[in-house]
Formats: sequence, structure tokens, C-alpha cells
Amino acid sequence: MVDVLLGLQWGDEGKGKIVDVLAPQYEVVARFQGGPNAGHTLEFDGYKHVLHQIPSGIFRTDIKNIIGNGVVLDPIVFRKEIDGLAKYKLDLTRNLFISKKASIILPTHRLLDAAYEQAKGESKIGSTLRGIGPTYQDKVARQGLRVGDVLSPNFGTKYAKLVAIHKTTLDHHQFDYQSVLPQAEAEFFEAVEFMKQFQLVESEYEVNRALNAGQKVLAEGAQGSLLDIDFGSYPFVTSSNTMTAGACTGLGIAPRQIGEVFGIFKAYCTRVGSGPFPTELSDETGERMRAEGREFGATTGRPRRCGWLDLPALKYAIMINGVSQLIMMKVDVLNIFDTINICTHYQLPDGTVTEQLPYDLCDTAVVPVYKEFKGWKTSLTDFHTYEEVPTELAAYIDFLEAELGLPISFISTGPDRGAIIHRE
Ligand code: 2SA
Ligand code: MG
Repeated sequence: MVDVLLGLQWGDEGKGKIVDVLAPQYEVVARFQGGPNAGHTLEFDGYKHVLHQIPSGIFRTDIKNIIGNGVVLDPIVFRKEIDGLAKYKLDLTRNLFISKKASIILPTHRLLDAAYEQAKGESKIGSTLRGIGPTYQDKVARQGLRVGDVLSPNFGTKYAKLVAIHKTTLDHHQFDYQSVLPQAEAEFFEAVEFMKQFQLVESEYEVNRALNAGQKVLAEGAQGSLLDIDFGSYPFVTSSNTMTAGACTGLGIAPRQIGEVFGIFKAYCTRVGSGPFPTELSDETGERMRAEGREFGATTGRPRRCGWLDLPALKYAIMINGVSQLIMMKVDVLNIFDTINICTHYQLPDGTVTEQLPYDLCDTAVVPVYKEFKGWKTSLTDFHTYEEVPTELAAYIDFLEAELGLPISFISTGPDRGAIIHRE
């Protein structure tokens, strides 16, 4: 079976840590969407390492790591990531596989990302400027380059053809590329050569062969469900399907192969970039949350917007993903608060109270309806079982499980590998 692990909010739920905890149970860990916009932070043995495109199983040498066809891969970032892993002495040419069908991010895709954002002005998406949107655009327009193309003698020609199209658009936006492109292109072609030493494969065969041999596969999501291209707060979304269904198309597996769906959420909410965020706290409480939770982007270093847990949004994410087990992260960040809020409903401008996400969330000022909980006001580092946790925290967890109709299997109480309560 393929188990899927994904974020139920706007990303940064702590997927990196959980993949690392779960990884030993799997023979294969695969990324199925997104690209260098992701930042999965792993902390272990005093190291802190951020992965962007490489699957989080990479530190376990007996696991096969796959970058699937649904991913958009930047060869320059890839090379830097591999160089950054050198100190761990892993043999990456052996256990890292890249789908030939994955899309390639060109230097001009990054420039287009910046040009489009600049043109949007006030209404910009707040993209990570990694070229994600323009690369998926070319994929859907059937003119993109794929990893397998680098092996073709025509790669240079294909590249030049696409870049010519990009330059027309950049010219239209009066966006300067002359000063940066030659340098970036030289780096790009070197990185493409570098990439060829890895196993470029038809990864759908790798994954399905593993499944037929009875091996367990973990599909590792990036970003979060509320950034999904179809179901997120469009247009303030990323350009891929971040939901469970994306694992099928992004790896080439049948829906009936999906086993457990692990849904990760933080005990509060954060969002980077623009777009609606009903429970956002633009006050001192929000600032304390950001400081306590060290809420700054792992890829861009941007401060994250912070707010209380949003149940209507969480229930929506659980619904579209078919979540079977919940994992709650960073509950220790709430240690400092006297009272803790959970948004149970939204009040719409006409006074209606609803649990449903409005279609026009981007244009509707919804007012969150909160239920207040007493804080536990104590460090959680010494608690390793649910039975031991403070009664206030137990009440908080019980309420969530009852509301969400699912068990919370793991509760993370700190950044380290060991700071986790596992409920059998
Ligand atoms: P893009 O670059 O086209 O995917 O941006 C579109 C929107 O998606 C958001 N987005 C993210 N939100 C949270 N975390 C992400 N990854 C990095 C991380 C973020 C960082 O894991 O820390 O370091 O800033 C991520 N990637 C994309 C983005 O903010 C836009 O709202
Ligand atoms: Mg992240």
C-alpha cells in the first residue's frame, strides 16, 4: 500500500519531522508534487537540515527515495541540496531516483515568476519566487521540458525554443533578464550535467514494482491542502494538487493502492504569502505565537502570519483528503497562553453561522466564532504518554477528536525526533 502524509493547513505543519519519524516503516519515500518552494525541516542528533526537493527519507540509507513525475525540479537548487548533504556521507547515487517525467524549472521560469508577481502589484500571490507557477504553466501548455529530455541530443534546441517564448513574455513585462540570465544559464547547464549521475527513471515502474513486491511506500506531500490548486483559496494557492489525489497522478499509482492518509496540522495556524486567513491574529498574541513557534519560512525566511486553529478549514481538508489518522504538531507553542481559542464556525456578513468554507472566501470578511479553552501553562517535555498530559491539554485533544471524528495518533511536543507522544 501507499500511505500518504500531507499538510492540512497552509504548509509548514511539520511534515519533515513526521516523515522522518515514520520513514523506518517504509521501503520507499516519494515526493509527488511541488518543488523547491517546499522546505522540510529535519532535526536530529544536534543537526538541523532543511530539504527542498529531495524526499525526507534520504537520511535513512536503506530507503529508496523518489522524486516523482508530479514534481517540478530545479537542477540548480538540486545540485546545491546534494552538495549540502555531502557532510552526512550518504551514497545518493544509489538510493535517490528521479522521474524522467518530472518537469524542469529553467532560470527563465524564476524570472517569469518575479515578473508576474511584480505585474500583480497589490494583489500578488506572495509566491516563493522559485518559478513554480510558470513551470506548471508550461507543463499544462504542453511545451515544458522534462528531466528525461536532458538525455536527448536535442536538449539544447528544446531549451532554446522555450526560452525564446519566455523572453517575449519578459519583454512584454519590461522585465530585465539580460543582466542575470547568462550567468544563470551557465549554472543551469552545469547543474543539468551534474544531475545525469543520478538514476533518471520511469518512477511509476519503480513505485509499482515496489508495491507488487509487498513493499511499503510513503508519499510525502509538500505545502498544504489549503494551497491546493483546485480546493485552496484560489488564486492564493500553489500550482499543484497538494491533496491525496495528487499522490496518484504525481507518482502513477492507482487510487485503490492508497492505504493510510496521515493528515498533519499544527495546534494553531500559520500562512506565508497573501490570501484569506480567517483566524489571523494581527496583534500581540499573534506576535507571541510567531516568536514562540519560530514561525519563519524555511525556504525564504519570511515571517509567517499566525492565528488560532480553524476547524471549518481543518474539516474541509480532512474531507477532501480522506484522512484516516491525525497528527498534531507544535502543541508546546501554546504552553505560554492563559487561554486558547479554537474557531468552530464562521459568521458570514449576513449573520449566518456556518461550518462551510464560503466559495468567495477571498472577498468575504468572515468572523470566526471561537470556543475558549483554559491553557495548561506548563512545559510538555517530560510527558511521553497521553495518560500523563495536563488535564487542560487532554480536554483540548478530546474536543478535537470528537469534532473531527478521527484519532490523533501523534502529538508533537517539541522539534526533536524524540519529542512526540504516540497513541497506540
Ligand atoms: P508558489 O511559490 O507559487 O508555490 O507560491 C504560491 C503560494 O503557496 C505558498 N507556499 C508555501 N506556503 C508555506 N510553506 C511553503 N514552503 C516554504 C516552507 C515557504 C518559505 O516550507 O517554509 O520558506 O517561505 C510554501 N511554498 C509555497 C506561497 O507562500 C504562496 O502563498
Ligand atoms: Mg515548510
